[in-house]
Parts: sequence; structure tokens; C-alpha cells
Amino acid sequence: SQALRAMLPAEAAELVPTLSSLEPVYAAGAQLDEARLRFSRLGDRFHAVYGARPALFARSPGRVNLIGEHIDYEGYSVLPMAIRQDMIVAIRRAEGGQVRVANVDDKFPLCVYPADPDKEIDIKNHKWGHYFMCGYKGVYEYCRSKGIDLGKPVALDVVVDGTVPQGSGLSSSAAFVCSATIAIMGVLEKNFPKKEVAQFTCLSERHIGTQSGGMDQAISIMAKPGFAELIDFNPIHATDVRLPPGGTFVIAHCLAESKKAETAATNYNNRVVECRLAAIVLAIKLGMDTKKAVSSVTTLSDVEGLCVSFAGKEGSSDPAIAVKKLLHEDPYTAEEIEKITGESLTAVFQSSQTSLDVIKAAEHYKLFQRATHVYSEARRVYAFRDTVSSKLSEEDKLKKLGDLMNESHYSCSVLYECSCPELEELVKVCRDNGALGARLTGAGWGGCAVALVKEPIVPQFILNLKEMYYKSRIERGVIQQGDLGLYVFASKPSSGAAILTL
Ligand code: NG1
Ligand code: MG
Repeated sequence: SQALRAMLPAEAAELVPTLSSLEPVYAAGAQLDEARLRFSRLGDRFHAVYGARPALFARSPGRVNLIGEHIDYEGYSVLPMAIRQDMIVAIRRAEGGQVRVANVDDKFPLCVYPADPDKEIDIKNHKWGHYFMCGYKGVYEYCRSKGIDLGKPVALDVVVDGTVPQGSGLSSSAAFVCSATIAIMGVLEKNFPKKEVAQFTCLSERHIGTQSGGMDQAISIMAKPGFAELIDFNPIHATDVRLPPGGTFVIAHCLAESKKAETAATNYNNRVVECRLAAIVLAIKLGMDTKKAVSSVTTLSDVEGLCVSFAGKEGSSDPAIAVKKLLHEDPYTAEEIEKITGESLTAVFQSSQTSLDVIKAAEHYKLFQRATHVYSEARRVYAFRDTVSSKLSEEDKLKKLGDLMNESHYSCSVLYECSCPELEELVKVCRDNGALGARLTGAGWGGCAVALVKEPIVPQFILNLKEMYYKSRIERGVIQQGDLGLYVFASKPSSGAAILTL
């Protein structure tokens, strides 16, 4: 049915919208007024830097993942919604041979790159502008793969203005890569189906060195105002999910920044490698030929079928049963895994430098814990969606959704170990103050929590968070009082990416 859906012509062909006003993008009232001011300032700043007006703008939002953490790269569906915080880009074709990327915020110095899509990104020397170049490389790679000739690589002048807090788990990175991508498409006068853009921007962002899944780019490109989206992969597909009106999602930053690009080898990419190894070991334990397992199994979803058959013998359909019976809880050493697979780990991962970096840094591999998280989290996503569309009362729905979020957090924290002390404290403060559920969101190791809160208590809830979590941090100078609104806010599902000819 996924293949059939992918062929529905109308949906498959839906392009990234090109809009001539901000009305369809931002909610009328204060949000729209604020956006108008931001775009006009961005245009002025562009003029101040480059001495001319931008040819066009592009905008792509950040997102909050409601449930389904660290499973997109394992092939499982996730359930995020776009937020109003976004990245806006002003751009024009430039003279010369450079891509110049400036920021309205002086904290981010001008980055200059050769206009060469084949040049690798210098990930060892991280710079904020690298994300733009991920988008740049990605557009050229995609067009090349489609046989589209873009001619001589285009030089660009760019200024960006982002409101998605960085390292927050709200995907400032994908908002940047996606807005860069569609801005470049706009300049090149090319447009492509949203699904294709969602797919190739995921590959684009991997140039930064994280082996990310496709959730963030998919929601940033495909979001619709008023809906969260259930995102399926292979092929990418988004299903609208209308959330129960009585609940609001409050997003709160724990104020520990998650430096994902810099810590990839021990955190994010480490988990991707552990999942791959868990999948290979499971496949072998379930009878697959070792050579075949090593060469063909890449994700836990690849072996779900085998796990489910195994569970069937136990009278269950839960793939986690196979994990429980066939993997041990003690961490695996490299030697033990090599004995099972008959291959050295360096041989298994020879084609991926970022994976080799992981192996070099890893002491051991927690295959049982990571696999248990992934299979259980995948099921919670569907339980969440089913709860939303169930016949339960509003009250019971919200309670069930909150429970699922709490279970997700527990699994992230205990089995996937992607939380941190600040997130643990913040999640507890949320629950103590009436949240129906609260969990870390995004990659973790810092960044934000998301809490489901009954609409009428939202203002009081936020006040309590300020008092119990942020006050002492303001006193210690971690953040400034005036910036609090950037770190804790309620969010409605916002719209997806657009090219803007204002
Ligand atoms: P954040 O931390 O928001 O960048 C990352 C990945 C997602 C997903 C989540 C964990 C990138 C671009 N995004 O999100 O694909 O795996 O972690 O669920 O790396
Ligand atoms: Mg990111």
C-alpha cells in the first residue's frame, strides 16, 4: 500500500510552494506582524552587507518530535510537528566564485566558501555556515542524480535569520539545511516535489557528519498548519494527525546545549552503529547466514520480520521478545561481536569513516538496550496515533498520550541513554506541575523537553517552570530574564517550508 500511495500523482507531484506573501505562513496577528518586521530587517541587512536587495527569500521551520525518538534512522515512523520558530534565508546569485553566508546575529561571523559543490565539508573544523553548504552540495548532487544540468556552479550571497534555538533538539540544523536548499532551488529556478526534497535534504545534512534519519527534513518540508504528521520512510509519506484540542504541547529548554556535530562519535553516531550491530547479531541468532547478515542488514527494521516470527513461537508478535531471548543485557565487547559475525568491526564499517570514528571511541556496545528501545518506541508511535483517532473521551485520550510520552522518556533515558541530568530535572519539574506527560525531544544529551499540558493550565504551568527550573539559572547568569520566552513556550503546529518572493 505504501508503493501505491507513493504513486498517487497529485500528492507525488506537490511542489515546494512559492508564495508572494507571508499570510499563508504565519498566524494572523502578532505572529504575522513580527514576521513582517523580521523579513524587512533581513532584507535591509542583506542590502547593508551586499549592496543590493535579495532576489528572494526562503523559510523552513524547526520541529518538535512528539514521540518516536531515535528510530527514524532505523526505518520506523515518527510523529513530529513543525513549530513557528524557523530559519529564513535571503539570497541572490552573486558575481565571482564564492558562496558567502552571513547572519543577522553578529554571534555568527561571515562564512565564505568556494562555489564548488564537490568540495567536502571540513567537519573537523565545525562552522555554523557548514549547514548552508550541506544544502548547496545536496542540490547539485540531487540534480546530477536526475540528469539535470545546472551549468557552472552558482556563486551566492546569503544572509540568514534563525529563531530555532541551536542544539535544542528542535532541529535548527534541518531548518537551516532545508531553507538553504529551497532558497538555492529558487535562485536556480528549479522546483521539485516536496517528497523528493524531503528525501534528498536528509542526505544533504549527512555531509555534516551525523548519520541522521529523515524526520527533521521531512516535517520541515511537508508540515501543514494545524497538524502533527506521522512520517513514514522508504518511501517518505506524511499522514496528517489532528491533535486533541484540549491539550497543548509546551516546549522547554533544559539549557544544556547538545553539540551534536561535535559529539557525534560518542553519542548520535554511536547509537546508529550500536543499532546496526544489534540488527546484525539478531539476524545471525535468528538463523541468517553470517555473510548475508553483515552485507544486507542495516537497520533493526530490516530484521523485524524475523523477530516477529520468533516471537510467534512464544505466542506473541512483539519483536522485543527476540531481543530479550537472544541478546544479553551485559554490554558486548568488540571481540564478542566479531566472533558472532566472523568479521572485524573495521571491515563491517569500512565504507563509513564516521562509523569507524565511533568504533575507535567505543568501549563496548549495548545491543540489548538499544534494540529494546527502538522496537518499543516504534510501537509507541502507532499507539499514539491510534489513541488520537480512538473513541476514547478527550480526557482519557490526553491521559493515554501523556502516559506514552512518559514511557518514551523512560526508554530514552534508561535504555538509550540519551538524556542528561538537566533534562531529567526538567522532565520531573514538568510532571510535578501537572503535565500529563513529558519527555526529552530530538536527539537528547541536552536541548528541550516537550510536555503535554491541559490547555487551561498552560499559563500557570509555564509560570511554575519559570519559578522552579529557570529562576535559579537566571540568577546564576546561565540565561537572561528577557530571553526566557525563547526557552519555554507553548506551540501550535506550524506550516512547512516555502520559497517567498516578497
Ligand atoms: P535533532 O537532535 O533535533 O537534530 C536528531 C536527528 C533526527 C532524529 C533525532 C532523534 C538530525 C538532523 N536529526 O534530531 O533524524 O534521529 O535526532 O529522534 O541529525
Ligand atoms: Mg539537528
